[in-house]
Amino acid sequence: MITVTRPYFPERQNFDRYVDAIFERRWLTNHGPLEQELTKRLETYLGVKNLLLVSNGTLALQIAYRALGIARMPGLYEPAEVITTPFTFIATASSLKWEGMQPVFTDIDPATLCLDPANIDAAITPRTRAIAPVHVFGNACDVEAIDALGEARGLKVIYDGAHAFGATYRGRSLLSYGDASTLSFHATKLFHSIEGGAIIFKRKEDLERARKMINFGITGPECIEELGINAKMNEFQAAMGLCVLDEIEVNLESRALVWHAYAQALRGNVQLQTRRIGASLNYAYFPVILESESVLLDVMQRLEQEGFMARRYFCPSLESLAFLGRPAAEHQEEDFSTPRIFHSKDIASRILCLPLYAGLEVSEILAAVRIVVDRHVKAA
Ligand code: T4K
Repeated sequence: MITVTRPYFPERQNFDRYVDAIFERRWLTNHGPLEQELTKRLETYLGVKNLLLVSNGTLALQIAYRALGIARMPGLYEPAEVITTPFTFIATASSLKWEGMQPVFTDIDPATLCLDPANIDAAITPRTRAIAPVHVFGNACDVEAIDALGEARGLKVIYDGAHAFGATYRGRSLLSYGDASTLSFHATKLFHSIEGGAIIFKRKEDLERARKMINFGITGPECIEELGINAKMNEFQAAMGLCVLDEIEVNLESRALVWHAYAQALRGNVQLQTRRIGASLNYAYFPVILESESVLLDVMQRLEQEGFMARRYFCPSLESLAFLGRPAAEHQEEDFSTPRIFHSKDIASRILCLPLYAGLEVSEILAAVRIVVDRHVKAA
């Protein structure tokens, strides 16, 4: 079966060398030398400052929200609200809810699939503390408009950049926008450390606060300065990250071949995500938007018969999940978030991510391309 993705496995000997060094040093976690080396190398590779490694991309979001102080609502009983996109992986919104905040969903741009800044202003209330957009499938959000809005309305901006490893916008790292950006280094991502993640802060003081938070708030042998949690990256994760980073160009080249083969064969035949002008390609995903959900189900079934496991990233549209909903008392009021979601619901019902990973051969995806094109021709 050709699955939607497959983790990148680096040269075994390289990994073994890092593991041997871990055994010699007998240092496994808690800000070890490999974690420090990976931090420096990622800052250089990504062209960013103030990068903090953490144990996964979900904790990266939680720590970023905490370090920026958006969960605290002094003097107010109701939870802080954060405006976010319903078209994303569950972790973007569940991490807000988990931290006691209320995600408020506003609709996406149906072409770029990212949060549409035109919808944000109307959703701002006295309880709104932040905006949490997602660079979905590695495409750049309208960072200029969103950052300007955040500044004008006194809101923090945290970009979920889980898919945006290495992405740039107008020649600058996409991860350098906002008050913070987060990354996921899960095994299924183009860059991974088995599990892992990172936060890139705009300000050094936020990085320092977060650094304490990920180690229980401990700052010395007998000093616990503030409330914290355990979100540290361990040495085995860092070792995998270093090895995957050593081979990142090979990985990207291989993905690029498949990505461009899909694009060439499918452009004009099926709707594709519109990349924002000025945004680089990082070959993280290859989504196709089909005519309807019934066409999608048919395509998925035929793909499966031919040995392809495509995935419905991201379905369902998150505003439909009751457990993410507004507090009960507020349901009595006019619900001003749900009815506004149209594009996310529509796109979520008919978008499919095709298999894409390093090592997949262009010849292997031809049958998948044929199925998608064939179904399109029939529908036309
Ligand atoms: N924000 C956004 C926007 C995200 O997309 C994510 C994660 C996060 C935040 C949170 O970051 P983390 O806390 O996860 O670091 C996967 C990933 O688990 C998840 O990291 C990712 N987004 C999401 C989009 O996809 P699933 O449920 O699709 O994973 P799974 O296990 O079905 O794997 C997909 C395919 O990969 C399988 O069909 C087979 C292949 N696979 C997978 C694994 C784990 C392998 O061949 N080997 C493996 O070891 O969620």
